[in-house]
Amino acid sequence: MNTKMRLLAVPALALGTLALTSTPALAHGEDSWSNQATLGTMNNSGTTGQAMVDVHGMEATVTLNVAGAAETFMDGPFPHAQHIHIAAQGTCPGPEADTDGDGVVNTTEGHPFYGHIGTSLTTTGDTSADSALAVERFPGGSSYTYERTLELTPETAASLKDGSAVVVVHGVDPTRMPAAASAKMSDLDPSLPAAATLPAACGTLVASQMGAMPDGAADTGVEAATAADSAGMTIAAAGVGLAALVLGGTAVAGRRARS
Ligand SMILES: [Cu+2]
Repeated sequence: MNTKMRLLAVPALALGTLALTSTPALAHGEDSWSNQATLGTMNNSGTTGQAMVDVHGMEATVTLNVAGAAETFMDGPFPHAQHIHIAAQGTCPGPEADTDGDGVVNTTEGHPFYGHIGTSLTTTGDTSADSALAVERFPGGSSYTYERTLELTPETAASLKDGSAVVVVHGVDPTRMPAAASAKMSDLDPSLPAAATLPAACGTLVASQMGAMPDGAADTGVEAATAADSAGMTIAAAGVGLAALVLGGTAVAGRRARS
């Protein structure tokens, strides 16, 4: 009974894997890869986070989890401008980047490290640098999850691939800033307070080994794709890996995944 049910389940599961895998893999042999970043606090903001970017050709699904961010701004949720910065050193600046000595590293002072905006991580509409400070189209509040599938520019795709893309989340509670710095206007937009655009968290998007597939099947699929560079091989390997998991139990599947 139990065995029969397992056997019956195999074709359906294998088909499911095939369908899931084939969407990106069959898209004209496009490049697919993933980047991940751990976002570290900048400017004493207390803000941290995680970012994941799954790239399929010129399309990317961006996921961000942010915590410890500034909560309110003029009685509403504090808007957090967030971008993928590109084409510089691919690093996050330390306190020594504060060239004007006001006790904070503003966005402009960080440009030599993380570069200029390649993609604005807005919630709707345009994602170009034109939307850098479209505050009504960014997430807000002290913690949030962001997910959006968007079109990459060739420049952003290139930086993601070579490891020089950096996620920067902006907007710091002014009470956490030195008084003189919090009294300034933004270096990016003189109509906004400095706190609204000050970098709060930053992380370099490094290549991820995980890919989009879950658990044991991921290693097999990713390695097959790299070695064979063939969509068919990837699908076959993922299907076999999952069948082995169902039929043979975790010992067989584990060996397969590591081989
Ligand atoms: Cu930015």
